[in-house]
Amino acid sequence: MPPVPTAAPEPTDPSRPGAGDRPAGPVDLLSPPAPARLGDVVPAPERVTPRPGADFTLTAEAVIRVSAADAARAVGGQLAALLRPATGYPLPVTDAARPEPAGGIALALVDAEDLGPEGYRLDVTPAGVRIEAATAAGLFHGVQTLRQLLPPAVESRKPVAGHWVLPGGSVTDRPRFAYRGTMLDVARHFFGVPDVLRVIDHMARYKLNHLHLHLTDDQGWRIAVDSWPRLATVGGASEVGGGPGGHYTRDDYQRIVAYAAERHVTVVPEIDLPGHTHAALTAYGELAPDGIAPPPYTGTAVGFSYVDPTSERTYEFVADVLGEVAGLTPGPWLHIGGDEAFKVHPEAYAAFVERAQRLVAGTGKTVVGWHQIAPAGHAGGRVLQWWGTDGEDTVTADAVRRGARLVLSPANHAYLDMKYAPDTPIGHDWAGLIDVRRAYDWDPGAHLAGVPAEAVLGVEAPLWTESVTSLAEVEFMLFPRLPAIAELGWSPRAKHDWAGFRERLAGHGPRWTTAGIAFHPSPEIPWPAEPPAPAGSPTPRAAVPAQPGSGQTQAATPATPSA
Ligand code: TNX
Repeated sequence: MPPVPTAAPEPTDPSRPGAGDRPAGPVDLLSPPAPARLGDVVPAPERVTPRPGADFTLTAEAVIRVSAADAARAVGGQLAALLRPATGYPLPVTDAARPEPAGGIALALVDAEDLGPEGYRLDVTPAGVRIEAATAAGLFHGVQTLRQLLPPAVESRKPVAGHWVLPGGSVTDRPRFAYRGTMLDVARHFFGVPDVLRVIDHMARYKLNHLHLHLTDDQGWRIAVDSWPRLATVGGASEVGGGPGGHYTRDDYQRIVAYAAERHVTVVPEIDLPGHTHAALTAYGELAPDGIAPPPYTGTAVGFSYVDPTSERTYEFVADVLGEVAGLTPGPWLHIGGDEAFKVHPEAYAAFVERAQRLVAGTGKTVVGWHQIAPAGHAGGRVLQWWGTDGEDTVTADAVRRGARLVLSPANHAYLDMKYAPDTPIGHDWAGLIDVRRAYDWDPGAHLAGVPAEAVLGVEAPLWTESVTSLAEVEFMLFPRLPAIAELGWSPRAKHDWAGFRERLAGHGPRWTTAGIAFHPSPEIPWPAEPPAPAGSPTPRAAVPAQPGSGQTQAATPATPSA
C-alpha cells in the first residue's frame, strides 16, 4: 500500500500549481469572516428559515445523542470525529430512544417520507442542534451542513481556542438528483489509495454520492484481476510521461469501496472497452487485432487502440474482468466506457457493446457507458454519460426514448481537466476554458434537447489526468469547480443563482485553507481577504498556512483522510 501523504507534493516545475510567485489578490484566507449564516451552505439547501437570536454555542460539556440504531451511531461517531480535533471537546456519543439536543447535538432517525432517502431536517435553537432524517445518508448530509455552519476553524486538525457558534433557524433539504458524481482518471496518472480516500472526503463535504473510477486506459490498467494477472502487473507498470504507474490490489479497491460506503458514496468502476485498451494489449497480445503485444504507451493521444471484436478470446476476457470487478463492487453500476473506439467499424462496435451489456446484466449490475454507446440496442435500465459540448444529439435522445437514462457531464461545463483561464498551468482547452461561472451556469434538467428532466439521473464532474500528476493538482482542478457541480446536482433549480453562489462559496476558501486543501483562488469569487476577526471568534492557531512562496494554489499539508 502506498504511504499516507504527509505533505502536498512539491511541484518541481515552477509553472505548475503549488509553485511560483504568489499573485496579487486574496491574502490571508485563514481569517474567518463574520460567523456563518444559515443560508451560506453549499450546495444551497431546499428551504432555509433563519431565526435571529436563536444561535447555539457548542461547549466542552456537549454530548452527541443519537437514535439507538447502528446507522445513527455510525454518523454520530463521524460527527464527533469531525468536531473533536479543532474543538478539543470530548463529545461523547450516546444513544437514546428519542434523542434530544439537551445542550448538545441530537441525530434522530425518524419516519419522514417527505425527506426521501437522502434528505434531512436541521434545527438550531439555543438548546442545541437537532438533525433528523429517515436514513443514515440523510443524517450524514445533515452533518455536512452542520459542519459548514460552524466557523472555518472547525477544519483545523489541532485544537483551536474557539467560540463555536451556530446560527439559529432551520433547514429542510433533499437532493434534486439521485446521482451526483465525480470521476477520477487513475489510468493516465495513477493515484494511490490515500489520495482517493481524500477525494472521497472532498465529495462528502458537498453531498456528492458517486465516485466513478476510470480504472483502465491506454496508459495503464489499475485494478488487479486474478484471472488475468498481467493486466495489472504489466499493464499497470507505467503512466503518462513514463512514471512507474501502479495498480490497486483487490484489498486496496475494497478499502476504497468501504471508505466510500461509510460516507454514503457509491463507487462506479469503469473498464473502458473496446477502445482505450492499449495497456491491456501490452499484457496480453492475444487480445490485439494483430495478436502482438505492443510496448507501453506513455503519450496522450486517444482513439488508436482496441481489443479484437471478432475474437471469442476477447469476450472471455471481458466476461472475466467484468465478473471480477462486479464481485468486488457492492454498488449497482458497472461502467463499460465505450468512448472513442475510432478504429472499430460501427457495426462491429454496436455488436461488441450489446454483448458487453449482456455480460454486465449477467453480473447483476446495471450498465453505464459514455454516450457513444447510444446506438447499441437498449439494455434494462442502462445509463448513458453525456460528455458532448452542444446540447443536441439525436442519437442520444433516441436512446433515451428507448429507455436509457442520462448522467450529464457536458465537457464544456463539467470537465474539470479543462483550464480555468488561458494561463492555468495545467489542463486542456479542447472543450473551452471553464471558469467557476461556466461550471455553474447550466441546467442539467434541460441541457440536452429531447431529453426530459425525468430521464436525467444526475450530474458528474470528470477529472481526466493526462496533465494532473499529484494530489495538490487534483485539488487545484476540483476546487472551486466541484462545489459548483455539486450544487447543480443537489439544489432545486429555483435556488440556482450565480450571484448568490459566488458569495456563499467565498466563505469556503478559509475552510479549504484550514483543511490544507489546494485550490484555485479564482478571481470571480469574492474571497474574504482581511482579518477583522470579531472579538471572541476562533483564533486559527493551528491552521495550516499556505506554502511559503506558493503560487495560485493555496497548497498546504493535506491531512490524512478522516477516520
Ligand atoms: C476525452 S470524453 C476522453 C478522454 C480524455 C479527455 C481529455 C471521453 C469519454 N474521453 O479519454 O482523457 O477527453 O479531456
